[in-house]
Amino acid sequence: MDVEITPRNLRDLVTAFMREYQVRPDIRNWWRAPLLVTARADERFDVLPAIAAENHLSPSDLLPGAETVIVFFLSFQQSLGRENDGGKFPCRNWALAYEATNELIGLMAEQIAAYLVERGFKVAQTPATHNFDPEKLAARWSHKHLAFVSGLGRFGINAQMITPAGCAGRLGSLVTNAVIADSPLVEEDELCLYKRGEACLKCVDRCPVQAVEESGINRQRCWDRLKFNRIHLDALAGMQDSTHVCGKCVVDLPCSFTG
Ligand code: B12
Ligand code: SF4
Ligand code: SF4
Repeated sequence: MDVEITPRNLRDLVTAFMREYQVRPDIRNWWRAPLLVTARADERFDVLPAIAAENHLSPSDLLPGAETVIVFFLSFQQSLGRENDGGKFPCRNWALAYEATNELIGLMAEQIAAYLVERGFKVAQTPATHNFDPEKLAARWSHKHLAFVSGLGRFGINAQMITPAGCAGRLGSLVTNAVIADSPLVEEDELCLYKRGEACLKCVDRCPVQAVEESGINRQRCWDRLKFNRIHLDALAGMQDSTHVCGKCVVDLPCSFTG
């Protein structure tokens, strides 16, 4: 295949797509500018079973002949974060933004896929969420671990991917057989203040059920809270059954919104 695709091509594509999407009259705009990285699907991804689920897929499991992993981050607007700051339960807009962002992640991935397929390449993708093992609470394709390996961000104590725009947002990823150069946005070892040796741990204080600990996340405790919220909160009435939200550990923090 002699068509050359550059990281810049894909960044321009998602930026233009987002700009048009944000001003659609039928859409509420929850987002800031998207971030995107590309990484050659090489031996760096062999680490995934060791750092995520032990049965995590490799890029070539998802797409035989995979050459490149593409990961993007849709960062929320700060006003949405402020709205979800208070109290122990999520606000309705946090839940609406969750649903809308999952849809947007699918649309953005389709847009990237269409661009590549039109140029003769193959693409594979997975959904934004709810593709996880309900016992282990881990997915076989974890966008945040792919984001880590690809240089889109680093893990915070809150177990979230902190990108150059912060951690309050959502991730999507794809695999293609197009050869696209590496384009990391983060080269530093850590972005989390505490992991860099500074005082912080604000995310630990924020979790209403003590699921965030200095030593790591208690996934089951968080999941129980998300399910409780979905069943019991009036603020989530009428929303999709899969709208499992809280997000107190990603707002009102020094790492929530940066860049
Ligand atoms: C399963 C899942 C959950 C589970 C488990 C949470 C978790 N921490 O993974 C539950 C249901 C509890 C959950 C809750 C939430 N989720 Co969730 N969830 C997922 C899902 C489907 C898979 C994640 C996964 O596989 N985790 C596996 C385990 C292993 O991850 P982990 O324990 O956090 O990983 C730790 C280890 O890897 C450890 N580690 C150990 N050794 C080593 C070595 C090295 C070198 C490294 C780097 C790390 C490492 O460090 C990591 C961080 O602590 C993804 C969607 C997807 N398919 O990717 C969304 C996803 C992770 N969730 C997301 C969000 C936003 C949430 C919530 C805020 C809910 C909400 N929207 O209100 C909360 C936040 C909870 C939290 N603080 O982590 C976002 C994260 C965005 C971001 N900035 O990172 C994702 C990516 C969805 C999306 N498409 O954007 N979620
Ligand atoms: S709140 Fe502080 S300790 Fe927690 S993830 Fe963010 S920077 Fe790290
Ligand atoms: S989403 Fe809520 S319950 Fe889960 S870890 Fe974050 S603050 Fe705690």
